[in-house]
Amino acid sequence: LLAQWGRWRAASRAVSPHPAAPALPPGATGPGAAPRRFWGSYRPHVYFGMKTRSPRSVVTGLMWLQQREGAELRHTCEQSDGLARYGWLLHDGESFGLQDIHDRGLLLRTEFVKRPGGLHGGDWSWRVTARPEGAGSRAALVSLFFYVATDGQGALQPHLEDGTRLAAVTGTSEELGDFRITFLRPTADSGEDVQYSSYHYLDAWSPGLHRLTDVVRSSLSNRFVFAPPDGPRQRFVAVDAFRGLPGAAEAPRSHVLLHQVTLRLPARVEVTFESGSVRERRGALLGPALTAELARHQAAFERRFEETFGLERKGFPAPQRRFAQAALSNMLGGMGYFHGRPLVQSPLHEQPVPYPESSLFTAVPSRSFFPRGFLWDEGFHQLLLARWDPELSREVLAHWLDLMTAEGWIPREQILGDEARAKVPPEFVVQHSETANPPTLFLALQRLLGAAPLPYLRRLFPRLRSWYEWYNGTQAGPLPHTFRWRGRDPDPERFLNPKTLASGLDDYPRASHPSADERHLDLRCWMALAAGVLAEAAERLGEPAEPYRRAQEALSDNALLEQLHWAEELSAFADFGNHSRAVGLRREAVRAAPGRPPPAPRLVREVREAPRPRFVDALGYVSLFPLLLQLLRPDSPRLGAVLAAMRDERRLWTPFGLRSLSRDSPLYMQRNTEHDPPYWRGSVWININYLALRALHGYADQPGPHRERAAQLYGELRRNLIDNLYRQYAESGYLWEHYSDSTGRGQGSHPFTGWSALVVLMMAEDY
Ligand code: 6A9
Repeated sequence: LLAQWGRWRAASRAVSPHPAAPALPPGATGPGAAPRRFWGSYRPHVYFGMKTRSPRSVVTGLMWLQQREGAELRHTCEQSDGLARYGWLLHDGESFGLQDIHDRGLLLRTEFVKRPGGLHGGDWSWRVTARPEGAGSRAALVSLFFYVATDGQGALQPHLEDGTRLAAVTGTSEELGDFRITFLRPTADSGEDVQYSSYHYLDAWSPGLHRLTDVVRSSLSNRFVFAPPDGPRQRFVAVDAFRGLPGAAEAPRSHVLLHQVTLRLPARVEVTFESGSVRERRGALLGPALTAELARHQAAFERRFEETFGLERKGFPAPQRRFAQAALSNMLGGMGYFHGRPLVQSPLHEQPVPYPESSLFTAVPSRSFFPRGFLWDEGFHQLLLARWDPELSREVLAHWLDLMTAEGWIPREQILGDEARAKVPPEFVVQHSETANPPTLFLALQRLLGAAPLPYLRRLFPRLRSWYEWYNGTQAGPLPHTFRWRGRDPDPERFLNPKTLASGLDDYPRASHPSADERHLDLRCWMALAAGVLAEAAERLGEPAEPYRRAQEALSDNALLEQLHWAEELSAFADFGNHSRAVGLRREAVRAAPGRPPPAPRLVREVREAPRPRFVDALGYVSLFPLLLQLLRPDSPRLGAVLAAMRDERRLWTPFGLRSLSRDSPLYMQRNTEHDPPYWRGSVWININYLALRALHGYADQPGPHRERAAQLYGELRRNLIDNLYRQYAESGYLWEHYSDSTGRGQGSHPFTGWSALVVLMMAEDY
């Protein structure tokens, strides 16, 4: 019975929240405590939209449709839309933003500005300017759709003019009280002259915010004719009566009111949100007043950007400074507020179990492909944001730590709410409670520690400690002071090298035969960092720091590090495990079912040399970790060899940054299965390159035999990274997930501002 009780208790700990008081006191993100951050562009997965930081926020958004053959309704950021470029050019993370969207002959500029006041986060205004561009023609017909939608609570009332023009929406909700949204009549792009336009509106119910595009798309009809008094007539598409979603059995949850305005380019539309709790208002925030506010915010942004990063002082020309501003702005404009229940699989449950409701305020790696929180990505994002707005960063960190379970675990990927869920294939939704991810929040905390208020640190501390203990307890390696990522792919036969998603370096080669005898070098180095930062936090708080200091010292002991991880035969630091150096993929015929043609052969793994316990021959990012996290002493006899491997073009050096896996490594650029191309097997990744620059800068700063070599590599690597990131952005319109080591071209998903935005810190030389 006792055993049963123990099991039940353990199982419930896997899916219950950590017992410590939350790092964020109740209400901390609400309109009372943080009014300036209540409303925001916190819907990074749509091209333009706003919501508040509350669980079931009323949302607003924009869709558009070019009225010509083959054009499609735009709403959520999709790579398949194939836009030439889009993203925030200016965004202060709080009260102002300016974005340009280039969509085949149409340039949309979306701007917002907030005005504080009242009890519910104040007012805001939008300006959307639509102009022809390139091959696009003046007088082309375009529809803009502005919507307001509830999410399970609140009420909206439409206010119509002439029976078709939705002039305003009034409403009330739990987070906003009373409010009024006004859709102004369109003007020319200069702001003068009311344009001839056609108006339609939609009043519909959706099963949830994740079906909004479907609701609008299914309501479109092409029976309308645009008939200006002095111009040609043209058939066009507009929202008609809503007849329900085909096949939708889900209960209605979201009331949607949508204003469609159809007009010829160029044109401008403004929208105002006014909070009922603002008592005195000095005029509406539109027209010339809005122009003035936007200009004032833009000037303030530019001043603050230069004060923070000093790129003009450093001599960067204007186009590169604008690029850096866009990188930061996209990171800030990519912040989201998510709410929902993660699905967790623990070894003690047969089925995935929903975790209690959680809220997360976080940046995201990619607005199109990964518009949700990722644990180790976030530590890197906050390195940048902590410089721009340390308070914002502290809040994000607290949000992440509040996701911690009673066991001390933080899930790696945060898929919270229906909209987030709709973007993820079902097999990726479940998070496994033994799977870690690098504790990079300690990197960000290291940066924030000095200036962080003590009461804040005190609230964080019990969670930081549990988190650290969770890694020590669950990811321990076979020997003292070694570590091992759990959750490697269990089925080695199917893969050239079974993946290690937990590490964040997914398919980076590890021991060919996963076993309990592995020692993973990167995790060991992360733990050294974690112990050090925890010790520092403890010291600031007057808590016992001794155990953390001791762990940090042991994990930084260079002799022990060499003993456990220096592979003499490779002249490099390495993982250790049950490993074969001769593994390949072989085509294997699959037997045909009776009476059917034989299916295509499939690739299976072939082990040509028996595995045995040894160091893993995969020179690359993992080998660099003792340098990356600056555990290697400047006078280490190994530093010379590590620097040589970095600078060698046949190994890690490229004109675009350091490649993830050495060109002479057996698995360099090898696919893992026929469906799984190489990922961390050669490409240049910016987060690790930032750590490399930071480390080289550190080694160049301390006396030692390799000081000058480090300074030289630092200068070259920095120039290569900045030049290539800028060139890719200028040529392709985007920052990317990773970059080709042979051409420098952006690869993978885009826009992927994520850790690519660290280029701003590289330019600023801020480490
Ligand atoms: C796939 C399918 C449309 C992979 O940037 C986020 C992570 C990194 O943390 C990790 O280091 N990316 C890197 O190796 C993207 C991971 C996406 C996994 C989910 C879902 C796409 O859905």
